[in-house]
Amino acid sequence: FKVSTVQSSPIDGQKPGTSGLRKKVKVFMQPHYLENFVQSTFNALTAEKVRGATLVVSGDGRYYSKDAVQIIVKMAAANGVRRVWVGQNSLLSTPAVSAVIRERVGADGSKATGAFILTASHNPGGPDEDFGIKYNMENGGPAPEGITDKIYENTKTIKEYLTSDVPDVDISSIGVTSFSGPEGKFDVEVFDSASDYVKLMKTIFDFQSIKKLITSPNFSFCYDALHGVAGAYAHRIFVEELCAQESALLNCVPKEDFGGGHPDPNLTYAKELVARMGLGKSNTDVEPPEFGAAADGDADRNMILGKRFFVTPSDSVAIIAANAVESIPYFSSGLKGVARSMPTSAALDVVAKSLNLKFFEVPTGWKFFGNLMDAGLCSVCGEESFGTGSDHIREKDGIWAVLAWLSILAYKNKDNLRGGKLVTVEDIVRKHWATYGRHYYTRYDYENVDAGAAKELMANLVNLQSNLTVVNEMVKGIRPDVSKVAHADEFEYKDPVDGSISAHQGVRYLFADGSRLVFRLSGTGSVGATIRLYIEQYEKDPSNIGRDSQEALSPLVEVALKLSKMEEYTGRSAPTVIT
Ligand code: VG1
Ligand code: CO
Repeated sequence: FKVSTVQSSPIDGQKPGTSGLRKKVKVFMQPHYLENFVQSTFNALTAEKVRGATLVVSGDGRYYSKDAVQIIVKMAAANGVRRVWVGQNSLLSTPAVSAVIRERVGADGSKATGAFILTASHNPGGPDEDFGIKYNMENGGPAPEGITDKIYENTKTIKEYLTSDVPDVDISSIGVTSFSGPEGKFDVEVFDSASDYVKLMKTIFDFQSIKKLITSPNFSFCYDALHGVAGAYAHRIFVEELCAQESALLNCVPKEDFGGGHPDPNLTYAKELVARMGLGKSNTDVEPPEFGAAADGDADRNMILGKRFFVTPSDSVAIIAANAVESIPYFSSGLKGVARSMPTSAALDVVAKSLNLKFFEVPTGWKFFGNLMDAGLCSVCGEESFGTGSDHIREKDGIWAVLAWLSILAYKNKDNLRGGKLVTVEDIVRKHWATYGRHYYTRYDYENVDAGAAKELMANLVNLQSNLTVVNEMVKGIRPDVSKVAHADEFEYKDPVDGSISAHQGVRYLFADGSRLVFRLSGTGSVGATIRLYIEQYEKDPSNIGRDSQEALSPLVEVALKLSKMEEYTGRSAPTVIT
C-alpha cells in the first residue's frame, strides 16, 4: 500500500470529556473530523506505542462504527502500526476491549498496547444521534488527563494527517488480512468479540455454582442489553455457559441505533425490564423474575434489580465489596482496597471502615481508578452512575457486576436451591442496611440546558460555598429541619500514585449529619450542558431505614433546588431524569 499526507486544519471543540470525544454523528462525518482526532492521538503517544505496535479498534457497534473502523485502519497503516485487531463486525464492549489489551496474545506472541474504542456509551445512536471515540492505554484503561490534554492541544494545531490506500477490510468474517507497505507488513486481524472476555470471566467467578442458581426451579432471571453490545456477550455467558433460558434475554441483538432507544440502564430508559420486574406502574399478572439486570450501549454500565426492587448503584458496589471475599473466588485472599467517585454515596465508606480496607474517593470518570489498581491499592470500585468494577480490567464492567451479584446470590442460597425459601436481592440489601445503615440517595439530571446558564449556576454555587455563614442562613430559611452545612468546597483530587491534580471536580456541601449535596456539570453530553445534582442522606437508625427514598430526601431536595436557584437559572421546574 501507499502512504499519503493529507492537508488539514484544526476543527473546534475536539476536547475529550469524562470519557472520550462524543458528538453528533453528523459532526463526526464532516471532512477530516475523525481523521484530525485520530492523528492527534497518534501524535500524543510515544513513537513505540505507534510504530510497530498492535492496536485494538472496535466499539459498541453504533451507527458510523463500521466506516470509522476502515478510516482508522488506513491511518494506522500509514502511521507505521504493525497490526490492528478488530472484533468481528467491529463489536467489542468497552470492558472487553480492556480485557483484550490486557489478556489477548496473538498467534506470533504479539500484545496490544492500546485501543480506539468507538462508542458514545449510553447516548442514543443512529444518523441523527451520537458517535464517540476514546483511546485506552497499555494497562487497558482510558488515557489519563495528561494524554487527553495533549490530544486536545494537537487538535488545535493540526496541519496534516497520514492515511493510506489500504482497501476496506471485510470485518464480518474472522481471519487475518495482510498488506505490504513502505515499512513492511501490516495485518488486520478480525477475531471473535466474546472469547477473550468469556475466558477471563471464567477465571474470576465460580461458573458451576452460578449455573446451579440459574437452573434452580426456585430462581428466575432476566437480562436486558437495550440492543447494545452486551447482547454479543449475554447469549454466550448466560445461555451457553450458565444455561439460562433464551427467554431470559431481552433486546440482546446489537443494533446500530439501539432499536431507537436510549441505551442507558436506569428506571427511566430500561422500560421493558422495569415492567418485567414488576416495578413502576406496570402491574402485570405474571410473577416477576427474582433477578433482573440491564446494560448500556457499550456494556460497561449495569442496573441491578430484584423482584419489584431497585438496587441503587452506590449500594450495589458497597454490597459487592462487603460480600466479595466469601462469594467470588477472584477475591478469596482479600480485597486490596476499595474506591468510589466523589458523588457516589458513602455506603462504600462505611463498609471500608468496618472491614478495615484502604479507601479512596476520586473524581467522576473511570480513568481515576486505574492508577490505584495498577499500584495494587484497589480491588473493587464503583460510581453512582451505574458503573461497577474491579481490578480484573481497567474499565467498569456491566456483565462482571451481574456475575458478582449472581455469585452473592448463589453463595447465600447454596443450601436452599431445591425448595426452601430463597434469599432474595431485596433481603440482601435490607440486611446490608440493617448492618451498615442506609444511604438514601438520588440524582437529578437537567439535560440539554443552555450552556451559559449552567455555567452561571455553577459559578454561583462556587461563590456561595466560600461563605458558610451565608449558606447556613439560607438553609435555615428554606428548611429549618435540615442539619447545618459543616463544610463546603470545590472537589480537588491529588492522585496518590502520580501526584497529578484534578481541580474543579464539582461543588460539595457536606452537612453535619453526614448528608451531602453535590453539583457538577456532565462531561459526556454532545449538545448544551447537563447539570447533575446528587443528594444523599445517611440513616443509621434501623427503624428509619425502610422509607421511600424520594420521600426521605425531599427536605434536602428542596434545599438543593432553592440554594442553587435551579429554576431561576435553567427555566426548568423538574429534572429530565431522576435516578
Ligand atoms: C457520566 C457519569 C460518570 C461516568 C461517565 C462515563 O459522566 O456521571 O460517572 O464515568 O458518564 O460513563 P458525566 O461527566 O456525564 O457525569 V459511560 O458508560 O458514558 O462511558
Ligand atoms: Co458506557
